[in-house]
Amino acid sequence: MSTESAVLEPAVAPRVATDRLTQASRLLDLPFADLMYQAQTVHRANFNSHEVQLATLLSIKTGGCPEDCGYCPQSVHHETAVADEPLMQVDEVLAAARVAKESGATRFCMGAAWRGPKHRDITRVAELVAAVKGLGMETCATLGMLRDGQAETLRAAGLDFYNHNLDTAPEFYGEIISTRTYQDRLDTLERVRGAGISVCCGGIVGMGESRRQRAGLLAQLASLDPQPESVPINALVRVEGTPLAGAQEIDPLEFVRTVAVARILMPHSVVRLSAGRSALGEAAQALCFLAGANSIFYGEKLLTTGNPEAQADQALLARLGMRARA
Ligand code: SAM
Ligand code: DTB
Ligand code: SF4
Repeated sequence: MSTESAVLEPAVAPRVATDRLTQASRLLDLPFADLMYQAQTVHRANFNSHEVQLATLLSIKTGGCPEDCGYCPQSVHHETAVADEPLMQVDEVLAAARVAKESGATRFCMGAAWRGPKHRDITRVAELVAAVKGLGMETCATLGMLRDGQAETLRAAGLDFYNHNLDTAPEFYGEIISTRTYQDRLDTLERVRGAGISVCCGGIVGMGESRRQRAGLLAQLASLDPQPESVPINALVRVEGTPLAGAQEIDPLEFVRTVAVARILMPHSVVRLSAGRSALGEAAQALCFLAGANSIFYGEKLLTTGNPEAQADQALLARLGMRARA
């Protein structure tokens, strides 16, 4: 979070077409009912509005990350309760994936607290991917920045999706992270695409950004070409010891608006209602589904923080007359 990066970032930040940004901004500013109506219309034209995809997360390598992301409990720059642990073994990961599959998840996403994987890490993660793929689940990994050839190795092992978020608008990015640039992220996304892996790319809201900056994030995501297959929209989980622990909680209706605009701007993408569901409450989550969210992280843990119990989610979906996508 150096001031140098905060000053440099806007100058090097990629520009999206002004009309995209204007469109995102105007949508976010609509009267709530008009925005929801548009989002529902787009959603129903492209998806079965009763179905939700369930993806389970596992932190395969927790803590000790050299990056300084201001929101993250796994950074060595912040004093949090998260300890540095080694990469998990294949049998442990397989056991967790089996439980996720039995509970109804169709995608298993493995996260590692790395700046990026080293050569030997990729070899080991490739084994994990192949093992999970062998269970018949969709595989996803989020391992940080990738270098030449690494995405190809993961693809060959059976990786279906790679999650790498833009996190926020280019104009706000320097306030949150100094150890990697926006362009670094776009470069990794290019490598993922180039290897034939589907892209999972979204961001976090509730970090103190303005509505205009939320529009900036959405415009960047929608400008990726092709658009990401999955778009996780996270509400900041405020973790003690991180610089953003004291951030003001986002207005739940503003979060719903963000989801709705993601749905409208990326009509064919699966929009995931991601971190922050526990704090959001069930009524706001129901509005997010109305706004076009059609995926959730499922299981009582995200990476290091809590998530609603699987049974509570099943009950919520039943109350809403929705069902898990097979
Ligand atoms: N280390 C890798 C990286 O950052 O690319 C992969 C794991 S990282 C934890 C994956 C994503 O989780 C981040 O890009 C961020 O969007 C999200 N995330 C991390 N901490 C969060 C928090 N406290 N609240 C909401 N989202 C968070
Ligand atoms: C994403 O966009 N959100 C997930 C997943 N991709 C890897 C991570 C959320 C992490 C929340 C904080 C934690 O549990 O450590
Ligand atoms: Fe490291 Fe990822 Fe956390 Fe940033 S978000 S500190 S890169 S684990």
